Amino acid sequence: MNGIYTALICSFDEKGKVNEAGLREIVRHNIDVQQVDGLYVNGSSGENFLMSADQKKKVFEIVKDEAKNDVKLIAQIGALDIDEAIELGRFATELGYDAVSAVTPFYYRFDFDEVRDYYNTILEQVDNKMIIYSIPALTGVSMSLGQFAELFENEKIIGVKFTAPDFFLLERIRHAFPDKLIFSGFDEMLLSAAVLDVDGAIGSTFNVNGRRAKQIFELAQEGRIKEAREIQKVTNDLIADILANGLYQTIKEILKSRGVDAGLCKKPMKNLDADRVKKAQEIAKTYL
Ligand code: HMN
Repeated sequence: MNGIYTALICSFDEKGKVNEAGLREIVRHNIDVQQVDGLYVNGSSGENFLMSADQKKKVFEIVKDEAKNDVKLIAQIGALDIDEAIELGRFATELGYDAVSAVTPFYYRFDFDEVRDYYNTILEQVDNKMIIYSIPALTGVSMSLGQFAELFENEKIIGVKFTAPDFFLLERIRHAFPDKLIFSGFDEMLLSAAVLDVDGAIGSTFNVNGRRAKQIFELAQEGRIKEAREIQKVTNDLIADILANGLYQTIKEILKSRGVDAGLCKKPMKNLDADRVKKAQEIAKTYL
């Protein structure tokens, strides 16, 4: 399951309903144009935490139906309601998703025993492989090397999506667990993570910049660091402009400029005003 995975953006209409035709176009664009190795479905970038369970299921269905077996599919199922996480995990597994992933439970400041129990309980009832989704900046949940080791004792936990700038910890995890899959989560740090020998990356900007991400990753694996650094530089110019203009909204606007009906963001996320729409179009022209 190595490689470059897009953290899939989702297309919504003005009422916050999933725009099926648009979502299908986003899937096709990622597979056919960006040529990524896989899709990470219903992550942060898919506005997962703004959706009902029924909407999440609908997205899992549409994406699988459109992607078929063209690329690997990972279903992010993490939810504060553990029963919902289990239900989504079973649903995605039945559909044929290659693995599930769950964000660490957040908001209530769970202690580590509770976090570990969360994953083990899900995996008792979901017959699939699990990739932990660690994103401390958004969840407030940071885990130590020893705690990752305890989670990895469960053989169904095959890896981690590591979205943190802590490269000391990343190197320690890589060294301690050569057989677990590590996906880098920050697109702007892809080269640095690739040098530490991660197995792949999962990112939002790959929806529009997946080809460059693949180049960076492949060049790094071949030890061609100077060339990879040049592509990471352009990539980071692009990412800086996207972040300054509004992350998911700008990615959607860039996709629209490429003929992909990426729709709107779901409330309470706001959408871009006219000036920012124009800026997004300029970003697309400049870098893509
Ligand atoms: C997801 O769950 O949608 C993504 O995998 C999350 C991913 O790590 C992204 N993080 C967030 O959006 C918070 C990154 O791709 C990020 O958007 C990018 O590096 C720009 O900072």
